[in-house]
Amino acid sequence: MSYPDPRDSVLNKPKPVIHLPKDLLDRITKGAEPYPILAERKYEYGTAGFRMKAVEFSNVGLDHVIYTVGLIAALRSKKRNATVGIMITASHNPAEDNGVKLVDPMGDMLEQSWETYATVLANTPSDKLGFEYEKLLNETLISNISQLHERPAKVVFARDTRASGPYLVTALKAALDAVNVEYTDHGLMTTPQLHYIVRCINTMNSPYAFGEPTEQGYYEKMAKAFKTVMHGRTIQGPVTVDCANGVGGPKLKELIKYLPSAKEGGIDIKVVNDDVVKPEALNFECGADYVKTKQRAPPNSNAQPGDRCCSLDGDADRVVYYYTDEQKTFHLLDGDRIATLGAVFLADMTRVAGIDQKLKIGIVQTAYANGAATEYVEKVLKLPVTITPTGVKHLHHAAARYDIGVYFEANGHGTVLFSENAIKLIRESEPKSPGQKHALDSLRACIDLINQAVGDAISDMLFAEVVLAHKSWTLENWRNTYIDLPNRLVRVVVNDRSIFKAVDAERRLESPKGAQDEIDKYCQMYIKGRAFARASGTEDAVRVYAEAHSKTEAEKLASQVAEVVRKYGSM
Ligand code: NG1
Ligand code: ZN
Repeated sequence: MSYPDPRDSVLNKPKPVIHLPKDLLDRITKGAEPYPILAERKYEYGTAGFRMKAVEFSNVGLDHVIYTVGLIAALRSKKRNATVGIMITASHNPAEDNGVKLVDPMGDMLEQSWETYATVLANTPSDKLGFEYEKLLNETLISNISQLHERPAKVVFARDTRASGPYLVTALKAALDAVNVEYTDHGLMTTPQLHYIVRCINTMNSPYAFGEPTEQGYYEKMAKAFKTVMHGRTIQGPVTVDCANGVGGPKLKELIKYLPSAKEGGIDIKVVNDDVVKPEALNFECGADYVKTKQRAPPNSNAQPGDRCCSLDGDADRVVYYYTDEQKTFHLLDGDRIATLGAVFLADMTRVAGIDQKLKIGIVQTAYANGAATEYVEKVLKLPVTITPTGVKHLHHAAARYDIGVYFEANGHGTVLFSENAIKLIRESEPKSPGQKHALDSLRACIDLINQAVGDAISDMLFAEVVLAHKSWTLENWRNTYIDLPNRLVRVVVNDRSIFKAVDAERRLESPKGAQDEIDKYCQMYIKGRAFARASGTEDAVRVYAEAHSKTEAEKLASQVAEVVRKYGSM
C-alpha cells in the first residue's frame, strides 16, 4: 500500500506525491478496456457537459467519455468531501444523441476549472487512464491529501429515457467500481430531480437543509409549497403540458398524484406527448426547443384557441408557455416572460410584506433576451438587469449576487435564487397585518416551490401557474404586459468559429477586426435595431440574433449580419 500518511503533508515538508496502489491503477485500465476511445475525435466538456451525435455513439465514443466522467466524479467527491451527481442526458437533442453532465455538491453545475480536468480525462486512451487519473489526483488533492483516507467518494446518478442510457450506465458503473466509489443509481429522473437529490444529501442536518433526498421528498416538498401559495386562489382552466416524450412525462404524472385537483382548489394538468416507450418520439416535433425555435405549437398537441399550453424539454429543465388566439395566431411566452412574471410577483410580495427595502431584487438575462423584456424590467418594473454570456452557469452566478435573483435564458431555462439574507428575513419577519402574513407565507412557500439548485421545468411551471392565479391573468393578459420586438435567430456555418471572439456579455465582436463596425452600421439602419454574432458553445456554428421594430426589418438585419459573418468567416 503506497498511500502516504496524511501527517506527511504538514508544512515545511516537501510536497508529497501520491502513488496509487498498482492494483488500483490496473483496475482503472482494465475496467476501461470495453470502452475504447475514438482516436479521430476530440471531446470537450462544454456548457452542456459532453454531448454527442448519434453516429459517434454507434461508433462507441460516448461510453469511453462516460467511463472517464465516473473517474472525475470520484476525484471531485474526494476534493469536496461531499456527494456529487452524474446525469446522463442529451436534453433537447434528437433521440439518438446522448450526453453526460456532472453535478456539484450544492446541486449546481460543475465548477469551471474542473471542466478542463474532465476534458483531459475524456481524451485519454484507456491504457493511459490509470496514469492520468493519478496525475489529476495529485494536481487536485495535493493540498488536502488527508481526504484520500477520510471517506470513500460518493456519487449519485440518473438518466433520461434515451435507449442508449442503460448501456452507458454500465460504462459508468465500471468506472465507479474500479475506483471504489459508493454510489446510488436513481434510474430514470429529470435533470433537476437529480440536482435536487444531490443538494438534499449535502445539506442534510444543516440550517440550509433542502429536503428529503428522495424522489418522493421532491414531490412532497413541491406539492406542500404549491398548496400554501395557492391558498384561496383559483387557477383558470386546465394547463396542457407537452412533455417532449421524455422523462418529464412520467415524473409529472407522478407529481400530479400529490397535487390537489382543480376541484380541490388546485390544478388540472393535461399531460400530452408522454410516450416514453417509442424512443424515437423523444423531442420529435414537440418539446420546448421545437416550440421556441419553430415558433409554433407541436402539431399533435390538439390545443384549441385560448388553451393555456406549455412545453418541457427532454430532461425537463426548460419550459416555455404559448397559446393560439381566435385568429389562429401563435403567441410564445418564453423564458424572458417567465422571469418578468416571477419578478413582478416576488417584488409585489416583498412590498406587501414590508421587507422590500432590505432586499435587492434583480433579473439576469443573456443577450438573447428580447429588448422589450429588458426595457420593461428596467423602466416599468424598475428592477436592475444583469446581462451575462450564454450558459446557465454564468446566469446562476450573477443571480447569486442579488438577494432575490431571477434568471432565465430566453429558451426557458432558469430559476430564482434566494440569498441566505433573504431566506432569513423572509423566515423571521413578524407580520403586522393579515395582508403581511399572507405575503410572508407565500414568500416562504415560494422558497420551497422553486428549485433553487437549478432551472426546473416542472417547478417553474407550477410557479408560473400560481402567479397567474394570484393575478387572475390569462396568457393574453400576461402577454400584454409588453410586446416583444420581432426577432430572428440565424445559424451560420463557417470554417473556423473560434476566430469570432465576443466581449461585453457576447454583445460585441472583438475579432475579426472590422466585423463589429459593419454590424453596428447595419443596426443603425433600423428603428430599435439590435444584433449580435457569437460562436456557439454547443455547435460548430456562429449564431446571429437580430431584432427590430418590424418583422421584415428584423429579418433583413439578421441576414445582413449573417452575411458579415460569412464574409469574415471565409477570409
Ligand atoms: P449555444 O450553442 O452556445 O448558443 C445553446 C443555447 C443556450 C444554452 C446552451 C446549453 C441559444 C441561443 N443557445 O448554447 O441558451 O441553453 O445551448 O444547452 O438558445
Ligand atoms: Zn434540458
